[in-house]
This record gives sequence, C-alpha cells and structure tokens, in this order.
Amino acid sequence: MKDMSKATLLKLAGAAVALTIVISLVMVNIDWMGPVASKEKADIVTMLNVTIVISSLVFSIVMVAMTYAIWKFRAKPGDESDGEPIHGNTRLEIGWTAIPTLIVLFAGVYSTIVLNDIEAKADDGNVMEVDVTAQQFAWRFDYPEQGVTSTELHVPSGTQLELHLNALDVLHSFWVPEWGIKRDLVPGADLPGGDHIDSTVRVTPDEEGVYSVVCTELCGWGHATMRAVAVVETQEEFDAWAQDQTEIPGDDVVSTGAGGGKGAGTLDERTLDE
Ligand SMILES: [Cu+2]
Repeated sequence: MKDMSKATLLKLAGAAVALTIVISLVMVNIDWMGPVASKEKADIVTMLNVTIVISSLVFSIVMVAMTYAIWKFRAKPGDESDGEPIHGNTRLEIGWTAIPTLIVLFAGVYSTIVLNDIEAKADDGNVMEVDVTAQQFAWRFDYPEQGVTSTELHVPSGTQLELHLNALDVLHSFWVPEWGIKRDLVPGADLPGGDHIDSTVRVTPDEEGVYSVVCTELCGWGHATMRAVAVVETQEEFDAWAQDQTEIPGDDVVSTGAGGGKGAGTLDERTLDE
C-alpha cells in the first residue's frame, strides 16, 4: 500500500470539514432543549451546541476515512488473494491517542467552567431560598424567609433561587424543563455522623410564565403524575401571593421522614386535590 499523497489527504480533510459544517448546521438548528426561561439554561444550550460541533467533526473524519478506504482499497473482481500484512504506524497511533485526549480534556475543562458559572451565587445577592420536599407523589415548597408553604412553586422573575431539596421516602428528581437544571432529591440527605449529600441547586428563572415541576426519577406507580405548577411572576405579584399562603406548620405536624422508608411522613394536613 502506497502512502497517500498530500493532495489526497487535503481533499479528504476538506471533505471532512464540509461534512462537519453540513451536519452542524442541521443539528444546531434543531431545538433540542425547548424554550429557554432561565439565566443558566442559555449557557447549557451553548455548551450542547459546542459539543454537537465537536461530535460532528469526529463523526465526519471517521465517515470520510471509512468511505475512502472502502472505495479505494476494495478487492477487484476475481481477486482472491489475502490482504497485505501491515504493521502499526507509530505516527498515526500517537495522533489518534493524542487528539481524542485533547478533545476530552477540552470538553472536561469547558463543562467544569460552565458548571461553576451556573452554580455560582448571584453577584447582586438577590437570592431567595425555597425548601423543596418531594414524596410519593407530591411536591411541597416551603419559603423560610416568608414563613409560608405551598404545593405550587411561585417565584419572582430574575431572582436566583437557592433550592434545598429533600425527599421523604424514595429518590425523586426536580426538573423544570424550561429552566434547564435537574437535580435529585435524596431521602436522608443529611446523614447521621455529618455526612451530607449535596442537595442544593441554584437557578435564576427570568421569563414570566407558568411552567411544570416534573419528577424525572421513576419513583413508583404515581411517578408520571408527580408534577407541580411553577409560576414565574413579578416581585409584586409574588409578594401578594406569598401573603395569602398557609404558614409553615410546626414540626409536630409535618413528619421529617427521619428513619426513611416507604410511606414515611405525611405531606401536611391538606389533601392533594386542594
Ligand atoms: Cu417522584
């Protein structure tokens, strides 16, 4: 097998780049992630698009090289001889080890930067805490600053939420698709002996509207129905709403679910259809 000429190599590289551009244009223009309604989600969508372009490049190089090899080195009709015995190619092997390593390192560093950005506390200190409690198959939202509780998640637009997530029975997962973030709620997240599973997530909804909190961890028969309303509104609307809500009941009414186990604890005195 003769070495490939420079001109052929350039042509193949050109074909790979052209294919990358075509695939990227199609894939990036598909709205995979749906509407963007939080500060964090924009960064996540950008990262997805960068990943799509890198993946398209790798895919295109493999496809072009494979198509060329199949076409160029195919057996002529009637050729029953064995293929040429070839030994490794050190330069090629170093290349196909180093380049993927660089790509993976880049993706790792970039993801870390984005994750740190979206998990950072808001610079302006405009932060509101909400304690989110999940149980089969309902959500409860406590507002420690306002001292109220609700089965709907209301938040003022543009305020960073610091959601403290807790589950009373089994694993659940908090997701508002338009906000982009998703995090598990772990029963017994504050473990005896000081062990702690990170159960805080930050998100800054910045588009007013009505959304759904969706449980995305298969948590039992009622999993598919485990949704709550999320309302992003103006600060004034939020304040007025908070005034009308029930006070957070004392510890004697709400079980903390300590000890865990299926069915531990009750939500509170209200029924779910209220
Ligand atoms: Cu659930």
